[in-house]
Amino acid sequence: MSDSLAEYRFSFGPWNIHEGADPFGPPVRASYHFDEKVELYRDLGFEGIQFHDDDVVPNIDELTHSQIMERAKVVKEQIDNHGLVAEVIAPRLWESYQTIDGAFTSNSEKERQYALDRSKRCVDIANVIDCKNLVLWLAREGTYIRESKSSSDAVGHILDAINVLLEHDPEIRILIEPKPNEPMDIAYIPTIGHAIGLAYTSDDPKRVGGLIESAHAILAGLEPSDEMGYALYHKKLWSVHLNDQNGLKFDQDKAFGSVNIRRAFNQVRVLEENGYGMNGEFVGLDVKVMRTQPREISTKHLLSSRKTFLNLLEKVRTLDKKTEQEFIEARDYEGLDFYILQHLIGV
Ligand code: XLS
Ligand code: MG
Repeated sequence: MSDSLAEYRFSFGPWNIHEGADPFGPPVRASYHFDEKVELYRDLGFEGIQFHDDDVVPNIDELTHSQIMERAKVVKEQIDNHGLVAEVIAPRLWESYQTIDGAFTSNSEKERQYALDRSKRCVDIANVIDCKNLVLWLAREGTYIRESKSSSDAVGHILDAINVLLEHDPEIRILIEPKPNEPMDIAYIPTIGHAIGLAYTSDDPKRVGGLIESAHAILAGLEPSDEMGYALYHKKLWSVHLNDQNGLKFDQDKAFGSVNIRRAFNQVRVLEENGYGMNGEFVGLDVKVMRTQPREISTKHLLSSRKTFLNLLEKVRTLDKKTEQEFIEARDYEGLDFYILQHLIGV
């Protein structure tokens, strides 16, 4: 338990402000241009911005390396002017035709090379925008049928990619963001346990850690706060995507706490009690606003998620630790359960 209190900083990616399209319907709101989104961050209470490579450099695959670097410099100046810090950047390895069979685990050597080259360019962009955290959400590393790939060779390909990136830049840190499915029916590296196992086998384990998303842990049938506790023990929880998820279905990216406030409370508690944020870590969100939300108020999910975190932080910090300890020593977990519930609903 850390004895000093963290001052939390918050971040989100520009894709969290969106037009409301879903797999069954077209956009319902006019877009906000990136330049407009950047204007919103500080007023919403956020100072960290999460990026994909092509959020910084649109149409990245069509540009030369020097054009990519030039565009990255423009964005770096833009975020500096708005008092924003680039928290993380992720190569978007799931939309290109060259990653339809996976990126690092594609059965095609040429496509694996594309994924490596794009990821290295992403590291170069990271350097320009002064970001040391490369997120790998291994979206398409998986199969539609088990027999189309070797699940053991796939681990080797992913590890090779991590080592290539560690070699490409001596300071970059790699944050693996595990997810058990979607878009693949079953994905490789589905949990933080798998990710940390990879970290220890990499060429530089101290530079490989994880980002945990609430919904991804839930989709794996796991408890987000316990997953965070596991990573915190290993000192490898370097970012989070807080949100919520209502059952085992598509990744909903619901506002933090909007389904299960007790589960959200325990995520805040485990972060607070383990000093998360004391080494510059951001409280990251990955949330989608409801399709029904009017454009002019289509950032409320960001405001509510951040405020819910702070409300629950107050609940964590005002929990009577002596009372909690008395219930634990008496092994009266029913009493403790009710005490927590009372505390959360404020009676
Ligand atoms: C999936 C990922 C994705 C980000 C990072 O949840 O977090 O939303 O784009 O690659
Ligand atoms: Mg995410």
